Amino acid sequence: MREYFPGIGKIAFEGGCSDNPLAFKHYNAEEVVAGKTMADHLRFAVCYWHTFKGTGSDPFGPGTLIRPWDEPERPMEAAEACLRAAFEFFTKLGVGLWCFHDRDIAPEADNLAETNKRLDKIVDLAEQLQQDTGMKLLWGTTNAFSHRRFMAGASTNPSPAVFAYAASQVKKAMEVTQRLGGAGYVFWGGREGYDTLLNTDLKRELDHLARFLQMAVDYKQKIRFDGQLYIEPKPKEPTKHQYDFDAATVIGFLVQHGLDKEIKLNVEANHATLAAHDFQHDLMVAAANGMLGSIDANRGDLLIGWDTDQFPTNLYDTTLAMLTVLKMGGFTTGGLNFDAKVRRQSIDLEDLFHAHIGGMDAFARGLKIAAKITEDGKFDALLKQRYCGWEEGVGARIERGEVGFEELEAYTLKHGEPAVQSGRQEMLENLLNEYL
Ligand code: XUL
Ligand code: CO
Repeated sequence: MREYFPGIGKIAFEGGCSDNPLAFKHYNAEEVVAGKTMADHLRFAVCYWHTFKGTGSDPFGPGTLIRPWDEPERPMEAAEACLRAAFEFFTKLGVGLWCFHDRDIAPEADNLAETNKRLDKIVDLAEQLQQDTGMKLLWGTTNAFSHRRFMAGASTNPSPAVFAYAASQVKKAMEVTQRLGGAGYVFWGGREGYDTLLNTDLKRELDHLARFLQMAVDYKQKIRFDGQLYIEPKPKEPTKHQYDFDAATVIGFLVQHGLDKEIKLNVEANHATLAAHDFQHDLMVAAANGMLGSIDANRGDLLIGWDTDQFPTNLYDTTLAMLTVLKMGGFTTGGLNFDAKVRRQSIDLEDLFHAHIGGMDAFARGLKIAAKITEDGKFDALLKQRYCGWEEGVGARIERGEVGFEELEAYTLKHGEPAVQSGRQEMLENLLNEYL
């Protein structure tokens, strides 16, 4: 069997004193932190699209990354070679999970029937490679945004024929995800939005989106697929406005259409920041509603206004993300999928390892720091103190729904000017720095 990453063995945990760049300094899969192994807490996944299909292209130039599994003349042979390379990478890196779009793993043919046959053939191999390696599928998804038929959207396309095509594609992708034992299935509405309202019936498109998702829920139940469905919010890019803008918008939409018990969120760091939120904001909005399912781990660049999908290295972000995950009791079906790509100049295969090792170590540190913060309970105690007025008296009565405006007016007239307290932001920021 051909080796695609020669000279690189299994990446080991060597600890903080190691200066080996191809070793983990912080991620020690079997180490127990806050009652679980790091592997079980973090549930790392490698994404197929960026890591194995990414070319390094950007809006100003074509690809720079030349991969040994690329064979443009023989697409099916190339797809098989790519899958084998991917499983070699997963095994050497020591992650347990992966994610893919249907069109990442198998190339599209001239018609849907032929395309599905190709997909089945590659899924046969994926099933075998999963068995051989013990790898599991975190989630599968559909690419219903690259082909020109989807230029005006998939489920929000003005044409019912395109809606039908997208439905057929999701049906098949859901089936293969189930076949591979996927723990989830993601909807990212790449072109479910608009470029101009001048040509867009917004109300109708939103209704169609809801109809489509309901069909997906129905089909999932019909085939007894027990994976979790997720929507991945993103505000824009490639569209000017995407309907699943951010966590709050998606939750409102799901509640409006009675889909909130069926679909959770897959929150991506760089999508949250494109929506002008902190990563932690969207995580917390989802978690507060019991709908934080999974995470696409990456980061943007403060000075670049698009989805740069960089590997996560910022310890503030990983710590605050893991604090939110720990607070909700950890992942169940979800995990941390590196929806991230190496830079255009990172042309060596080795760079794929550096990128993932860095991301995994950054989240391992985030986990350890978050566990310590949780264990110490200092932030929790300060938060509790800030809101202690709600535990008794008028606060408790408001929360129990026992008083209205009239009672509160009487209360205010009796007690006069409310006492105010400092928010202590600087002290809290200093405290956080002590942990980092
Ligand atoms: C695009 C993005 C997608 C989804 C899956 O910004 O994040 O790769 O994660 O379709
Ligand atoms: Co993503």
